[in-house]
Amino acid sequence: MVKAVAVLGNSNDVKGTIYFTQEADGSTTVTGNVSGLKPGHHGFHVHALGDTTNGCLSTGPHFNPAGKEHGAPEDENRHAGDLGNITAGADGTAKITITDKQIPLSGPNSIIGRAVVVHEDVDDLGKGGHELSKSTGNAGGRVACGIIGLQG
Ligand SMILES: [Cu+2]
Ligand SMILES: [Zn+2]
Repeated sequence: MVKAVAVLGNSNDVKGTIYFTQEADGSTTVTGNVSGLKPGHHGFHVHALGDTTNGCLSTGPHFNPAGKEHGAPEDENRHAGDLGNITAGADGTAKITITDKQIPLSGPNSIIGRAVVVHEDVDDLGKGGHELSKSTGNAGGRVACGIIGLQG
């Protein structure tokens, strides 16, 4: 069983640890907690690069090995990295439980060495009609990110 972890950093306020476990059927379960968020929905993605030399900005665009448009996790036309939104309660903490088939921890489309990014605003899942909807979901700034690394 392959496991991975990302410790969120590159942020003054937002903290968290995200765990990834590849299941027997090939899907990946993502769990964890993120704190220090403003209450509400926040875009949550796997970005292409595990590069934080310029903070979360240098993690590149959404991981998109199939060359598709931005969408919702349940859409056929989506980036592999599109994990939708996480939701922070009044205390600013979001609890994450996601299972997804497009973010493997092994093989040619592995997300190991890439980054997980939490955004300032809600991801419109490609449906907001904004010029950025089909590329980023218009989710605003990158408030925290972490490089996805193998865990024993
Ligand atoms: Cu993102
Ligand atoms: Zn996307």
